[in-house]
Amino acid sequence: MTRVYAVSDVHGYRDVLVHALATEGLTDADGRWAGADARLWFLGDYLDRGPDGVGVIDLVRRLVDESEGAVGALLGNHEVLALGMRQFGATTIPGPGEAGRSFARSWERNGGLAGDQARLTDEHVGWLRALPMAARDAGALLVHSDTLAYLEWGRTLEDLNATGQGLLESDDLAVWWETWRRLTSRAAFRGEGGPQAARELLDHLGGDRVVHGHSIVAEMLGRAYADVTEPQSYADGRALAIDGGIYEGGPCLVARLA
Ligand SMILES: [Mn+2]
Repeated sequence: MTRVYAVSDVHGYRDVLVHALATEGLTDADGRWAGADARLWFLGDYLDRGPDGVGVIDLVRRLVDESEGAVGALLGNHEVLALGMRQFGATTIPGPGEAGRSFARSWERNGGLAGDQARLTDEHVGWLRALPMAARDAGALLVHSDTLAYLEWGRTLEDLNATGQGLLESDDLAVWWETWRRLTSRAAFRGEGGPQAARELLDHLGGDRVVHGHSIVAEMLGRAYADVTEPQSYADGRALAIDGGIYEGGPCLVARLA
């Protein structure tokens, strides 16, 4: 049976990622793809917070190329934040209720790093802008965020990704800000209505369960970061949270989905 894995929210911790992938046999000691017929998905949030976000992006790009289609990568809210910072800086967001808000302010408050901004090339930007919002593999619906906001962009996986491609080609600050806002929302699959919400997303986009990053497992469980050793299945098994909270000292979870 083909092994399928997912990793999310690496947030600049390239060395932690390299070690985690090598431990699972997906890369060799030099960080080269060694996964044979396995598949691996990255669920976004490559940069900000940690020391080497652009190094993570370069590693993921190389693995996508080396694996010839066995490695895929999705867009996270921090990619929108970093690219929004690059494109719009401190320009204030138009509209009522947005007073004083800007990508620069949110970037500063959410772990943005000047070093990442300085090292991002036009080639990086082009690659990041083209990342899809969601994918399906091994019965999993793979997304970055635990939110139903994806359905506001498309009611099928194909429509969602088609809409997503256009968003970051826009010169419109309001479009970018709304993309950031939606992708930063969370916790849709928690609590009493969680299973129904997960089912709604799956009904439209396909798959048996939602696999997501973005919300840290330890914070969802009220446990210490270092005590988390595996992804969390919840919402009657309709959701799997895989963000181990690397930047808080938690593990880089390499979630095996099949
Ligand atoms: Mn996130």
